[in-house]
This record gives sequence, C-alpha cells and structure tokens, in this order.
Amino acid sequence: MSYVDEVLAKVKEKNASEPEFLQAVDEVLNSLRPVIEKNEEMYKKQALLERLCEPERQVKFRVPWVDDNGQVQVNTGYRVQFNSAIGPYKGGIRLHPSVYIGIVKFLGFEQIFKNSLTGLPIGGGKGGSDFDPKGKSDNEIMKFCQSFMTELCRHIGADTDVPAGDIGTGGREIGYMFGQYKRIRNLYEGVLTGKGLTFGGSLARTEATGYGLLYLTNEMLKSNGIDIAGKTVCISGAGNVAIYATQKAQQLGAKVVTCSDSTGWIYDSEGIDVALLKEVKEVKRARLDAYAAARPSAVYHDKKAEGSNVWDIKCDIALPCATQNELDIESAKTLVANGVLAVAEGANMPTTLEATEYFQNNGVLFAPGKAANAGGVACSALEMSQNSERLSWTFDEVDQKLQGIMVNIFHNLDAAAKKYGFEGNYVVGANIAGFEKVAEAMLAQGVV
Ligand code: NDP
Ligand code: 2IT
Repeated sequence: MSYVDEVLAKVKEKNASEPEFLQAVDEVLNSLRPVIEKNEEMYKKQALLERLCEPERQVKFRVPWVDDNGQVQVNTGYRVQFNSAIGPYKGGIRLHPSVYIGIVKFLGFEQIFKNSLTGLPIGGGKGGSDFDPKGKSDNEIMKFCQSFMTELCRHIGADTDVPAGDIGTGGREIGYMFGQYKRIRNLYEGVLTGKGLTFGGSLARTEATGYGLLYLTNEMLKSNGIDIAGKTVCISGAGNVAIYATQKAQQLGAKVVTCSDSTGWIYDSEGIDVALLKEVKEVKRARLDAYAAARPSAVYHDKKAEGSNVWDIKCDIALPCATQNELDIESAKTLVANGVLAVAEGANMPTTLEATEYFQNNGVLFAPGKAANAGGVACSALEMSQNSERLSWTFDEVDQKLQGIMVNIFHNLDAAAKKYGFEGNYVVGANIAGFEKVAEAMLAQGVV
C-alpha cells in the first residue's frame, strides 16, 4: 500500500463521523501523490502527512448567553488551530446551525493550503459555533459574540491566532468580538481581521473575497484565450462573497443573472442590481423574495417547492459562493450540457468531488476554492500588516496588492500542475503549490 493510501485509511478510521473533513483530506492527499511518491520514504519516516492531518490544537467550549426574553441559551464554540508552520493560525469564524467539529476541521484544513498559496506568512485555523444568527436582535447577537469571545480570547492573539469572518460573521459580529477581546485582555491589537474602518480595519477587506475571485477567474480565462466581457455568469449565494463577486464581474463587462440564499433563488434577465441586493441583504437582512418584489425583471424561485437551483440557468461561467457541496453531479451535468466554460469556487468546497471530476473530464476550466477565494484571507493578512505598522493604506493600494496576489496564485498553480504533468488541472496545481511551502517549513522545524 502506498504511503498516501496508508494515511488516507488511517484518517478515515480516526475521523469516521466527519464526512466534510474526510472529503477535504481525500481531495488534497490524492492530488499530492506525484509529490509524495518522489520522496515517499522520507515523508513516511517523518510522518509528514499524519502530522498535516492532525490539528495542532482544537478547543471546544460552552457559550451561554441570555436572549431578549431573559431565557438562557447555550451554544457550542470551536476553534481549530490546525497548522502554524508558516505563520500564526489564520481563518474565519462560521456561525451557522450546521457547525460541528467536522465542518470546522474541513475549513481549517483547507485554510492551511489556501493561506500558503497567498504567499503571505499565515498558518491555518478556523472557528465557529452552532449559533444561528437568523432572526436574532442586535442585542442578542452582541450577547452571543461577547460570550463567545470571553472564552476564545484565552486562545488567540495578534501573533498567535487571528480569526475573521465567514458564514454568519460579518462586520457587526467582528466589531462586538473585538470590543470584548480588548476589554478582557486590555490589549488594542490586530487580533481579528475584517474590523470596522474606524478601529483598524482595512479598506477593500469587505470586497476582497469576491473581487479576488474575479481577478483569478479573469486570469484563468485570459490564459486560456477567453474574454470575460459579454459572458453570462451564474452566481449562488447572496452574502459577502456573492455580492462583491457580482459587482466585480459586472465591472469586467460580464452579465450576472442569478443569486440565491438558503430559501430561494433569483433569475434576473436584466442582470443583478447590486445596489438593491446590498440593500436587501446588508441593510434589511431580508430574504431574497424582497429583491424580486422590488425588481420587475427578477423572478423568485422557491428552492424546496420547485426543487430547482441557479445551476439550471444556461451560463458561460459558474461561481458557487454559498456553502459546501452546493454544486453536485446533477447540476454539473446540467451546466456542461448548457455549455459552461469555467467554474471557480467562491465558497469553500462548494463542488462535490464527483462534480469536480465531471467538469475536468468535460474540458471545463475549474478553479478550486483554496485558490479562487484566497483573496479574502490575503487581504486579512494585509490588514495584519497595516495593524503592525499602525498605518492604513488606501483602497487602491490594497486592491492593487490583491490583484497581484490573485494573478500570482493562478500562475503558481498553473506552473505546479505543468511541472508534475497535469497541465490544466488546477486542483492538483493548487494542492501541490500550497503543500510544498508548508511541508518544507514543517520539515525544517523538526518534530513538533
Ligand atoms: P455570508 O454569511 O455572508 O453569506 C452566505 C450565503 O450563503 C447566504 O446567502 C446564505 O443564505 C447562503 N448559505 C449559507 N449556508 C447555506 C446553506 N447551508 N444552504 C444554502 N445556502 C446557504 O457568508 P460569506 O459570503 O462570507 O461566505 C460564503 C462562502 O464563502 C462560505 O463557503 C465561506 O466559507 C466562503 N468564504 C468566505 C470568505 C469571506 O471572506 N467571507 C473568504 C473565503 C471563503 P442564508 O442567508 O439564507 O443562510
Ligand atoms: O475561508 C476563508 O478564507 C475566510 N473565511 C476568510 C479568513 C480570513 O482570515 O480572512
């Protein structure tokens, strides 16, 4: 049995109840075969892959808080500090009822390679809670965030572990968490990213994941001789990533015709109105039927009632920006039958392994999330730099750096894929390019 197969079997046995984590590990380790095979004996002796798949530390804690009726509520909080070989742990905090240790581990594992691909000194980590922010008052959100940080603050720090946003955690939540950290630790430091602009946040961090996704997608299209201008784009999600992906796609001359949330989706024949989408989602925090009600060209589809989704719409480019495993083999077949040219993942692992292979086998350009959505965390690292030097850069300065980083990421994974004989396979390219730096740092630092 090869070393990769041995480790895959061990990881499966040890983490049997964590399918999302196993899916992420499966994809990465299978991609790494050509690299591992070159040095199998040494890697095995060093147990490098076993170390890579075992978090350095994971914390699980009680989060009690009092709701607006005076009722005590209890949630579970998590922080997985996965790998600090190349820098302090870095990764978002997800607030969603589906959060359990397997989700946090899959996200933390992906983050190791994503952060490495940015070229910046950040290790991999992730956190979250099964708290559901939907329908909660501002006061309840604050109570939850304060209680969450009361425990989390013992485990993080500007040079230790720097959390940020993810699903359910945006500027409002980061603000409450920062306030509580500062109060308890009596430290004004860049311990979180995605902060408000008046207290250490970076310009362009809000836009960074969505913009970065388009910078990388555009570079991938260009190097395959395709012009993004005039193309039809389907985007899923209606949150931070989806909104700014839509905005940048439009700026590049493409037409975005869909968005979605957990209850339904929109087809807008005139192209999505970003200002209206922002008003509905960022200001009113409403459902997407409110978008359709305000826009004659938009049709609202109820996901459950119709069993349909945004991938049923004919498009040239598909950008899944909602959540894991939202694009399955059935949707992949529909997209291919409709002539899709490229798929780039704004969300983390939104495409199932089967769907990914289907795209690759049918000549569709496919950019994996750990490369395509790395703009968010890259900009977070730029926020850390600004906090360290106690300066703020202009929007254009940050945006220029972001563009450079995303273009670089594409060429690094393209080159890694070519070097190992997998030209055009950007999944293999991203995993190898991300792994090489982390592996070298881990080996240099000894058995830790
Ligand atoms: P938001 O909370 O801002 O938006 C999430 C969107 O996805 C919402 O429209 C939400 O709908 C929808 N969604 C979430 N969970 C589900 C679900 N289980 N089923 C269907 N729809 C769902 O999160 P972000 O935009 O920040 O994150 C989106 C994705 O991008 C995630 O995979 C995240 O990990 C990834 N990502 C985020 C980065 C960032 O900087 N924020 C960076 C890199 C990756 P509803 O409101 O109805 O729940
Ligand atoms: O998945 C991700 O990369 C994020 N949610 C952003 C992490 C960060 O630290 O900015």
